[in-house]
Amino acid sequence: MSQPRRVPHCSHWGAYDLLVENDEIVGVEPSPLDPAPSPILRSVTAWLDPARRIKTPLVREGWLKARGRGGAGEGRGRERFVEVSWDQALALVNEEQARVREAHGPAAIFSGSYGWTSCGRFHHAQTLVKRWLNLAGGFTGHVDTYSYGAGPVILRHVLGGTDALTGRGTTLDAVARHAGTVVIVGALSGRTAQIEAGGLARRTLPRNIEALRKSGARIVHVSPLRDDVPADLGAEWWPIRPGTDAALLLGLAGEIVAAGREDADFLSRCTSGSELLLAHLRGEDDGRPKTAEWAAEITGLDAGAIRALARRFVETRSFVTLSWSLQRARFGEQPYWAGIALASVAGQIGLPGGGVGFGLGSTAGNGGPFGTGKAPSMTAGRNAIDSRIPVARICDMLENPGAPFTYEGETRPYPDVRMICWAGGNPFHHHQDLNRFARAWTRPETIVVQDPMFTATARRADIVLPASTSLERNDIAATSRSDSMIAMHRAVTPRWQARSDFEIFQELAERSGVREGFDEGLDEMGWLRRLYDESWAANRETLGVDGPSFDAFWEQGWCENPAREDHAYLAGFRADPEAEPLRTESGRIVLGSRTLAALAHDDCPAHAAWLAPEEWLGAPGAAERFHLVTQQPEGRLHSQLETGAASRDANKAHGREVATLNPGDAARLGVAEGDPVRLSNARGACLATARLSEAVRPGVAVLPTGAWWTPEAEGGLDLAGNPNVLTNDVPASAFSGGCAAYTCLVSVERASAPNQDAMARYDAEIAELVLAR
Ligand SMILES: Nc1nc2c(c(=O)[nH]1)N[C@H]1C(S)=C(S)[C@@H](COP(=O)(O)OP(=O)(O)OC[C@H]3O[C@@H](n4cnc5c(=O)[nH]c(N)nc54)[C@H](O)[C@@H]3O)O[C@H]1N2
Ligand SMILES: Nc1nc2c(c(=O)[nH]1)N[C@H]1C(S)=C(S)[C@@H](COP(=O)(O)OP(=O)(O)OC[C@H]3O[C@@H](n4cnc5c(=O)[nH]c(N)nc54)[C@H](O)[C@@H]3O)O[C@H]1N2
Ligand SMILES: [Mo]
Repeated sequence: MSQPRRVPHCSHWGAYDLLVENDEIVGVEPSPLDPAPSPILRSVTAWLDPARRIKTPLVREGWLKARGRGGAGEGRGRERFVEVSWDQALALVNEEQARVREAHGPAAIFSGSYGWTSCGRFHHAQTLVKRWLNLAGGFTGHVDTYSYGAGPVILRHVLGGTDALTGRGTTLDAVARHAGTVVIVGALSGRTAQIEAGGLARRTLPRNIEALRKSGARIVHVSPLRDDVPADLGAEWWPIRPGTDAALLLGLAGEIVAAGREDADFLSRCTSGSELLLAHLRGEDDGRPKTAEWAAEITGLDAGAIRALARRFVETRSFVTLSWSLQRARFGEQPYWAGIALASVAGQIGLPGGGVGFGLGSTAGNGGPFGTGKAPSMTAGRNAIDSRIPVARICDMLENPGAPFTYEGETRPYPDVRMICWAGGNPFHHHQDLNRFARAWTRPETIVVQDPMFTATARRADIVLPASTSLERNDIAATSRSDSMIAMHRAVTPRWQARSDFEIFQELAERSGVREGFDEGLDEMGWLRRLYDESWAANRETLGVDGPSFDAFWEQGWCENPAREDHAYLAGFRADPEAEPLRTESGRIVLGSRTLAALAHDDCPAHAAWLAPEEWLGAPGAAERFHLVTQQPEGRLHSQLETGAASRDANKAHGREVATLNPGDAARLGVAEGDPVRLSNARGACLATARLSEAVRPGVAVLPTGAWWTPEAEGGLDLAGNPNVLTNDVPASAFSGGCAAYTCLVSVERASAPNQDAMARYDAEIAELVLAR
């Protein structure tokens, strides 16, 4: 009997070994380096599931017929596909790119192409599509991400950069060592810390949670969901009304100021515009002092507890961390700015283990050691044109060509997009208000989608290109939020007619006459060697450290990357603000903004403020409705491996997504555990299977993202439970244009629908879609 071959590999959900026999994966074993491997490893073989893979290049029938005659977009998602050869498919893509560029200019080609394609840094689809189009005339791209839009925009303005959000802020080990009070707003959870963009080998959240638990610090957890932190952390749960965190944080700051306990020295040395903020906290501008009672009324929390926490926040070393989710909301800038305001008023910023942080635990590496060297990555090159939108404004762009939009104080017109090239993302997973988005999606003349899987986005394309998965090619996993690089060996040969992302764009570059610039004469292994060697050359130069040779790294399967921990964000600035000024309008932390005062956006004022969103539990008529929390799914990464074992176990029941309700609410609705429920609002409706849990605040419903959109008919009831048929496609504000998925009210009722497997229905539908050649 032959032994299976052991192959090192990695995904965004961690490093692992694949056991391979006769070109099949027969086992998956977590990396021995990882103290907390992700259960999603159990789903990895679902990448090779024939029911869900795109097997050959495809072209939509109606598009082939109507090409150039317009109006053909109506057939997207309804019409069948014809199998074509790679040669035919790539010739069509190349002709369309050239036609649209010449007829309408390169800005008419949208290749924002957002998405979490494979963690490999070389076959990175989003980078490669841009690399091709940059060489071939340019394109309209995007800024920021769905993960964070409002957050980085306000942080750049207030703190002069995004380090505190991207994993280069105060680290959790320092918080555990020094802090006496820790306020966790949102989550600090192993659920999201399964994932790191680019993959990592060792998870550090479990040891930091353990250190925090043992530290004796008082831990207050502010969230509509109790299980957003591990039960053994010993945190006190404050079940806040969703979307009201800015009021809590301003109430805490207001109490500190009312008691005369603000750190006047810190405010005068290290901040600007504090007089504007303090006047707001005292109610001098609006007649409403920001007291504990004021905050309690909005948040649904206890005023006495808020006042006591405010006192403690100035009496001990204190740290407040806010999850990325907080800013994925209408006025999402405000809780972040209010967190900075609180930490500034208390004079905690820049002290060891004190101050404020963003997104700790939102991914595995954020709050853990961060890389100090260079992580290998492919480059997209430079765009010949300056055309881009805030990433989540895509539907507005498609609906309103030529209309103005604002971003960071600038006003620009939306481009008139005629062609979309999407590689490595799933907008019919990630975008809000999918029924509206599907209508806007009919407008472009040509849509090309490149993915291994027959996603809801691929179903709505004109030209579909089957990419291989990372299992079918060689790559390197690495990220600036980790202390390791991991070799991703090819485990199996490419399935069906799939080609690697690099090969596909190399061929397109050839047809556009820019191949030399695209591949620089190197093949896959040539590039991996080069990206790896370039990183260590940079590390030698900047840090004086060297790593193993590429061959030794490839053979061993991983290597250490220089990293540091025990970091206090802005310590140097605090010590000498003149010597280390921030890149803000004042060189200091901006608590009152001249820029925002001049912009006069009514949804992003000149100081941190609580603004009542259009949809929240305090809105008129909200009493009978639920605030919908569309959190990241426990058992998968977004929509990836939706039918895999981990996703089915953690997120599905009776063949559809699970929605969690408070038992009291469920009793009122006549809903029992396991019942089908219908969630709906004016934007859409979906089915889910009810789960009941005391860990959910009354008035809140939880439906994680990622179920594959399976509408009964286009625009109709979604059978799978994709929450983005319900979410609101509005900008966080005119300042950032960020995604506001978390601002959403829904109705919930018991559904009469029979229990039917939505995943099986999806598979049957795509099997019907393809006409064999
Ligand atoms: N309501 C709501 N919506 C949300 C969120 C929320 O909190 N609430 N969160 C948002 C966030 S934070 C994010 S990041 C987005 C995520 O949105 P996406 O990143 O778009 O979601 P994924 O499902 O990860 O999509 C990745 C796609 O890449 C494909 N892929 C994988 N490997 C390869 C490859 O090697 N090559 C190619 N070409 N393709 C590959 C996968 O099959 C999949 O279709 O969703 C956002 N949407
Ligand atoms: N397993 C798994 N992990 C993931 C991902 C995945 O798809 N699957 N995706 C990864 C990606 S791309 C990203 S960007 C990160 C996202 O990381 P996060 O944004 O931190 O994760 P979420 O699950 O969206 O939200 C965390 C929690 O915030 C709480 N929350 C929501 N609204 C409010 C509010 O108004 N106030 C308060 N106080 N709390 C609120 C919810 O209870 C929710 O469970 O996760 C990453 N990790
Ligand atoms: Mo994200």
